[in-house]
Amino acid sequence: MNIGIVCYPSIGGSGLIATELGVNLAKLDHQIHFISYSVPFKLSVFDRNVNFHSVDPINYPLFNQTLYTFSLTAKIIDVVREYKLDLVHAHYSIPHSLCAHLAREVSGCDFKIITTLHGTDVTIVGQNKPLFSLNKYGIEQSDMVTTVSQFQKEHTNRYIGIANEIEVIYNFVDADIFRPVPKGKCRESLASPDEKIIMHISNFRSPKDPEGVINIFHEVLKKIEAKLVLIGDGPGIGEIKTLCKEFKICDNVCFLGKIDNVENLIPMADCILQPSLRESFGMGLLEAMSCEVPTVSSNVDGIPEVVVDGETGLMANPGDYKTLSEHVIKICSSVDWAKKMGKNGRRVAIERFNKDKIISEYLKCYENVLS
Ligand code: GMT
Repeated sequence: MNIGIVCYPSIGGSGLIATELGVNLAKLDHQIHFISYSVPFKLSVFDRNVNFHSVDPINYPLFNQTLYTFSLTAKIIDVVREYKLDLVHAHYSIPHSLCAHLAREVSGCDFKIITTLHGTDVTIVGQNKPLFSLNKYGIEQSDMVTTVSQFQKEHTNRYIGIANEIEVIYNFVDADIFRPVPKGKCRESLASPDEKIIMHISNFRSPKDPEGVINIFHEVLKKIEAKLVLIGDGPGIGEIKTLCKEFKICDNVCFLGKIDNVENLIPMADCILQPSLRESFGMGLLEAMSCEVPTVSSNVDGIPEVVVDGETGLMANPGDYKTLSEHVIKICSSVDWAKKMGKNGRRVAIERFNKDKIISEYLKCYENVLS
């Protein structure tokens, strides 16, 4: 198949899944065309079936914005015409699926459109009144719609009320890359041997509850010695720094910024903390499970489909900082139990979310749509 993949290139679960999917389909001898405004952060291998097409910004003084969506649409038109794509897989309904629809209309080419809903395109952006009808159109006009959790499917049906069937295809993890490794020098550089490492990975936007992370850690520090390792960057970092000063815990918090290869750091953690207020799936939790690291998270949206409460991690209601901090303390104070949870996590990750199983589900979808 000749497959176009439209995704955000920046660090994040949707870009990661889109890239891994494309790279693995290329290994199965499909021609893959990534269309994005820069090389996706996880796209390091350009084998003979992997192509990248850059979306060039349209800058003209009259336009006070860069017109990303039109640049993307124009690029999709070029690529479908030149490479005779069979299908375009858009990761996110708004704006990527809509651009694919416009490209199909304008190009007159007969390619299929698969849209994967990753979360905020429905839960946040798509609820925005002026965008609602556009979002609904993008989803309903797709030849196939997939989403990453049962929660997300039900939420889309309930709040967008779409006519077509949505297929749930869970996100996946490469268990050879996300694996437990001995905690050596890398751990020593993050914390002293008597300190536990609590890790949080996110884009520090409000759905991740960055303030919650610090509030929870502040409570944890009252009971155990620990370091909070923060990976990623985003708008909430400023507020976190302010809170760290207020709580006088700056020395216990490490800001590592954006890191591409988190698989080297996750295994150093004693616990991954994810108190999200919204989370269609929670890739960071799955990656932690695959590395045998127990998780403490909220039980919001799609998270309970990934984490098995009491078996691979502990959950509490979003915003319940007291219970979430007690969970962290419990995991950090019971080494054997935490180890068992970690092992359970890897087993679940491999059984339910393994790369080959999920990629073959996508492949089946593509074949159905084309047949
Ligand atoms: O969480 C974000 O803000 C980033 C976003 C993304 O583009 O990666 O994450 C969404 O898609 C991921 C991959 O499917 C999911 O694992 C995240 O749960 C989802 N985020 C939200 O629903 C808030």
